[in-house]
Amino acid sequence: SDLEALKKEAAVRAVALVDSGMRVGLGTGSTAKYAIEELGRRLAGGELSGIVGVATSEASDVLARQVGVPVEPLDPRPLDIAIDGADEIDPRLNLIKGLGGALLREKLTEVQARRLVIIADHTKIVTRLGEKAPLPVEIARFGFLSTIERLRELGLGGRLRQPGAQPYLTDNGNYIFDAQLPAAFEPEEMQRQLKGTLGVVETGLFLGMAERAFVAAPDGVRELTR
Ligand code: DER
Repeated sequence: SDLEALKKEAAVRAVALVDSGMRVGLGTGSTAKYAIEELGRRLAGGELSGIVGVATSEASDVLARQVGVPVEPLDPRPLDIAIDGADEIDPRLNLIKGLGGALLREKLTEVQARRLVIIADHTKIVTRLGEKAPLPVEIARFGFLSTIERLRELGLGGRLRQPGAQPYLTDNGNYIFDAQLPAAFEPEEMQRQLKGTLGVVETGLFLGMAERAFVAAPDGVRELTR
């Protein structure tokens, strides 16, 4: 579709920032998938060599291997760059991530990247986080109903992610609560409150992390920086 073509355009722009020998964080989702494929294409074509990928999900790990991008587990060394999608991008390049379910590994990986480059189509741009998307919050399975009660006490509506008969299970064996954010909230304060809530593992608020974003619209790809 048109949106798919736009996502691919944004991905190709981001992958152009990757040089031979770099350690690269590999994002998760339908846009990040195009970046992994483009990395594989450039490696196969000999335009790039010596890349090491660190995958942010089992799915991206499998895809990377399929397209010939070598992958290693995350270790404490910095990554030169990470390329990932997002669910919402605000004017300061603060993000909501996690609709793809990989937010914990994404944050663990991308916090170690010298540059986090976001790729998206124009529908992901918002003026205020929470405008369109819920905030995914990864929570422990044990006692999850109690944790959800605590989240409700913080004023968060929303529901446990459950696409079928069973709740959605992350790669880390946790559940996700898709929280409905209040109309006005302070992102840093929300993150602090959520991380202080027993049972919460991590949230999809990525604050002060992204360095730039390639956002594809029908009239071209815009490059946003903070
Ligand atoms: O952060 C996420 O989990 C998001 O889903 C993000 O990766 C965007 O996914 P998309 O490119 O499929 O919209």
